[in-house]
Amino acid sequence: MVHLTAEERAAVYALWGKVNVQEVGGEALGRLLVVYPWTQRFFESFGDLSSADAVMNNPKVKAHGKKVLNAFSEGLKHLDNLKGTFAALSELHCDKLHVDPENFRLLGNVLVVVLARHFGREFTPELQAAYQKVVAGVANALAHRYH
Ligand code: HEG
Repeated sequence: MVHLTAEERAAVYALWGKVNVQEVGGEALGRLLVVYPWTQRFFESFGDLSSADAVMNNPKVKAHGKKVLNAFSEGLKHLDNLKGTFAALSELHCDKLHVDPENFRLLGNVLVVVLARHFGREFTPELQAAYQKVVAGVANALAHRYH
């Protein structure tokens, strides 16, 4: 559950409508892998992750980043039921993928950085504050089914 004012919600959706999911998703996942290199252990099957350039240009990283951001977009449509929306993905990341949920928080923060880079001054402090609530809500929901 994420509480946004009507104004915040409208601003979040307006910006999201301009997001290129392929580009922003690939950049966010790539930066996660570069900035927090221990996260690479989940993606050993993705091939060359040996340098920042290799990570950022790796087609599997780009494709997976897009997949992750598409799921995130789905969450944006259900801000009042994030736990329900992400229940199955939470179980998958816990039981099958064994991803430490701290990584959801890291990815959320990296996503905010990437949005700031892409949108510059349009990404106002108020809009960042709204997005921080959203990424925190998504991370909580993805962690909810962990046991
Ligand atoms: Mg996860 C698979 C979504 C963060 C590691 N992730 C997936 C899939 C989705 C998804 C939709 C495909 C599921 C399927 O095949 O049924 N991931 C998702 C979201 C977020 C997230 C929405 C956070 C916003 N994932 C995340 C993080 C890591 C991670 C932070 C690790 C650092 N995800 C991960 C791995 C897979 C998925 C290793 C399987 C990749 C594969 O082998 O194809």
